[in-house]
Amino acid sequence: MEICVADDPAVAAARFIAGQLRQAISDRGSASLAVSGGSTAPSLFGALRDAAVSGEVAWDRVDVWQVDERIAPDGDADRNAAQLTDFPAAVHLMPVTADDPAQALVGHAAAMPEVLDVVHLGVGDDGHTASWPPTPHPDALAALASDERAFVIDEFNGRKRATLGPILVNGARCRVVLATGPKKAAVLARWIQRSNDEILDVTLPIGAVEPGGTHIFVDAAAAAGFDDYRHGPMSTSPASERLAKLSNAPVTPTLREMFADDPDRATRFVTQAVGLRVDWSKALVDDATMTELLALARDSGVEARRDAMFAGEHINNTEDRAVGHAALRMPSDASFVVDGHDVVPDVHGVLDAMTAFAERVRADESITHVVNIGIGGSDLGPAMAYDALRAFRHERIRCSFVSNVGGEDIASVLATSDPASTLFVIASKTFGTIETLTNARTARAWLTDALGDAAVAEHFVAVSTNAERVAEFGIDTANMFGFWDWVGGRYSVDSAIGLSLMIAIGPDRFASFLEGFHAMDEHFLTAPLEENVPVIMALIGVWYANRLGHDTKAVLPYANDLARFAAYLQQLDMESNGKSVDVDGNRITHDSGPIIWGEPGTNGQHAFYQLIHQGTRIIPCDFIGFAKGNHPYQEHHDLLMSNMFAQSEALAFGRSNEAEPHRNFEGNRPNTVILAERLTPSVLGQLIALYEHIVHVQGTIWGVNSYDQWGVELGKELANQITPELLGEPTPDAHDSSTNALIAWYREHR
Ligand code: G6Q
Repeated sequence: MEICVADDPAVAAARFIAGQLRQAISDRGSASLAVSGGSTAPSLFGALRDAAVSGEVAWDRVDVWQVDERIAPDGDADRNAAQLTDFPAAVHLMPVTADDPAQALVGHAAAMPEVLDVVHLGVGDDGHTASWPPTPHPDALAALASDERAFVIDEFNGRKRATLGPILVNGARCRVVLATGPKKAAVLARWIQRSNDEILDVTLPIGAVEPGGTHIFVDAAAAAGFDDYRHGPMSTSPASERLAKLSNAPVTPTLREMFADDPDRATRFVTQAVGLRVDWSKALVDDATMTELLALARDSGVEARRDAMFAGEHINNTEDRAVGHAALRMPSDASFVVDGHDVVPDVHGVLDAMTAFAERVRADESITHVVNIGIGGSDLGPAMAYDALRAFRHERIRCSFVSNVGGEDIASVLATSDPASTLFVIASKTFGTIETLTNARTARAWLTDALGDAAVAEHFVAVSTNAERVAEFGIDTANMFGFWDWVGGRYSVDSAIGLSLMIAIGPDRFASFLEGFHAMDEHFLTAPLEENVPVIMALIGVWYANRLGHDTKAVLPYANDLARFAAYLQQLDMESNGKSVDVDGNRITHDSGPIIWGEPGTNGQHAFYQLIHQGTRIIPCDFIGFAKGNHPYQEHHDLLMSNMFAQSEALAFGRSNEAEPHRNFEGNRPNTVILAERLTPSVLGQLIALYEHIVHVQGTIWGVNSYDQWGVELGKELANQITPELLGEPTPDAHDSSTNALIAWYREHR
C-alpha cells in the first residue's frame, strides 16, 4: 500500500488517481472513477480539477460516478460537489431521492462498468468509510444479499443512504483512501495499524454491510499527518487472510426461521461432552455456517496444534515453553513428554505430597483457617473453585484468599484470623510478584509478632516453581509444593496452586476434580471436530467475533456458587487471546479475544439483562445450569432454572409488540445452554477444561499465542518506577504531564 503524508492530501490522492486513470486510458482506451464520501468528495474533485492534474488526463475518456447520496440530485447546486467545483468531466451523480434510493440506483448500476478502474473512499470521523455507518442494519445486509455486486442501501439516522457495496469496491482495479482532517487521519491510522505495510489490505469497518468490518484492498492512502502513527514493516498474518474469507460467508436466517424450517434443530444442535449437555441450537449458525467454520478450523491446523500441545511441543513460542496443563490431570499410568522427559510421574509426586499435607491439616484440629496469598492465576482458580464447591468443603476449615496489594484485603482477613489456627499458603509461580510478596511479608510479621519467628515453619507453606526465592523469603523448601514453567498461571488451578482447595474439599474430591478435567481433555483429543464441544463452541465464538462483529460474551451461571466463574474466565480467555500480533509477530487485521463478563442469574436479570434483551449491541450468552442444586431447597432451584430457560427462550425468540416499541423484544439474540446433573468437583473440572480448550482452539484460528501475557508487563514496569517517586525528592517529571500531575497530587495528599 502506498501511504502518502502530505500537507494537502487531496492533491496527493488526486495525483495518484490521475496516474491510475492515465494508465487505464492507455491500456483500454477509457477509464472509470467512482468517488464516494460526502464531505471528502468536494476536496478531491477540487484537486482533480486542478490544472496540474487535470491537464494530464483526457477527461473526455473518463466516466466519473459520484456515489454518495449526500451529493444532492441534479439541480441542487449548493450541495452538489461536482458542480460546485466545476469539474471538467461529466459526472454521473448518484440519482437518489430521499424516498427510494434503491429504485433510483437501478439505472446507475446499469450504466456502470462491471469493473471500475478507481474507487475513491472517504473516511468518516466515527470510523466508517464511504457512506456506510458503523451500525449493522438488517436492511443493508438484505440489500447486499439481493444484489451482490452493486450498491448498499442503509438506513441511518432515519435516512436512506446508498453507496457502493464491498463487492464493487474490492472488484475495482484500484482503491484510494483520502483522509481530509486530523480526526479522519486518526481513523485511517488505526486502520493501517491493524493492517500492514506490504500488502494492500486494510480492514475498514463498514459496519452496515459487514458487522465488525470488511477487508478492502487499499492501494493508496493519503492524509495530512498521522499523529500517533507508528508502523513498522510487517508481513501478512496468514490467520487474517483465512478469516478475511469469512466475510463473504452468508449469515443465517433468524433463529425463529431456522427453528421453523428444521424441526430437529433442538436435537441436532445439542452435543454431549462427558457430563455436559451443550445446547447450541440457539446459536446464530446453521449447517452451512458450520461447514464453513469447520473448514476454517481444518485450514487453521486446529487438530495439529492441539496434538502439538499434547505432544509437549513448545507452542508457547515467545517464552519457548511447552504448554502442559493437560499433564496435571493425567492418571499416573499416562505419559506427557516435555523436552524428552515424562512429567506425569513428577505431577503425581507433587500430588502425593499435597495429599499427605492436606490430610494432615484436615486431621489437625489446631488449624481452622487457610489463607491463600497469591494473585492472578495463583488466586482466581482456587478462589473460584472454593466457592463453586462450597457443598464439598471441610466443616472445620475455612479458606480466605488474599490477592490485592491494597491493604484492605489482607487487613480484613487478618482481622478475623487467629495466628495459632491459621495456615498461610503463599502461592506464586515466580515468587517474585510484588503484590504477593508484600501481602506475605505483612502476614509473616503479623504471625511472628504473635507467636515468634519459629512459628513460620508451622504456619507458612509455599507453592512455587522457584525454590531459591522461597528459601530467601524464609520458608523451608521442605514446605514447598512445586510445579513447572510449562504450567501457565491461568492454567494452574489443577497444579499445586490448588493446595488450599485440596485442603478444603479433601484429596479424594480434588482427584475427582482432576478426573473431570481429564475426561474433557480426552473428549477434546478424540472427538471428531464436528462432535467436539470445545471446537464447536470455539467456532461459534469465531463466527460472532469475526463475521457478525459481536465483541463481547456474557457467561451467566445459574448457580450462585459459580459467582466467581466469569472472573476466572476473564483471565483465562482475555489474558490468553487478548492479542493483536500473531505467533510470528505479524499484526493481525481481524478481531481476536472477546470481552468476557458475567454474573450469576437470577441477580443479573435484575440488573444488566435489560441491555442484553433490548440494547443496541448483541451479546452472545453462555448459560450454565444444573438439574439439582447443592442444597435442600428444591423450590428455589426450580425457580432458578425456570428463569434460566425463560431467558434463553426470550433472547432467542423475543416477542414483537408494534404498538408499544418499548415493549418490543426483537429476539434473535444468540445463546448457548450448558446443563449438567449437579455442580460436583468433576463437573467443575469439565467446565474449566471446556473453556480452556475453547480458548486454545480460538487462539489457533486467530493465529495468536494464547500462552504468553506480555501485555501485563509495561504497567508493572512503570509501577516499579513510580513507587519510589511517590516518596522521594524532587517531584518527578519523567512522565507525561498527566501522570506527573497525578503523582504530584498524590504526594501532596498522601
Ligand atoms: C497468568 C498470569 C498471571 C500470574 C500472576 C501471578 O497466566 O501469568 O496472572 O498468575 O501474575 O504470578 P505468580 O504466580 O508468579 O505470583
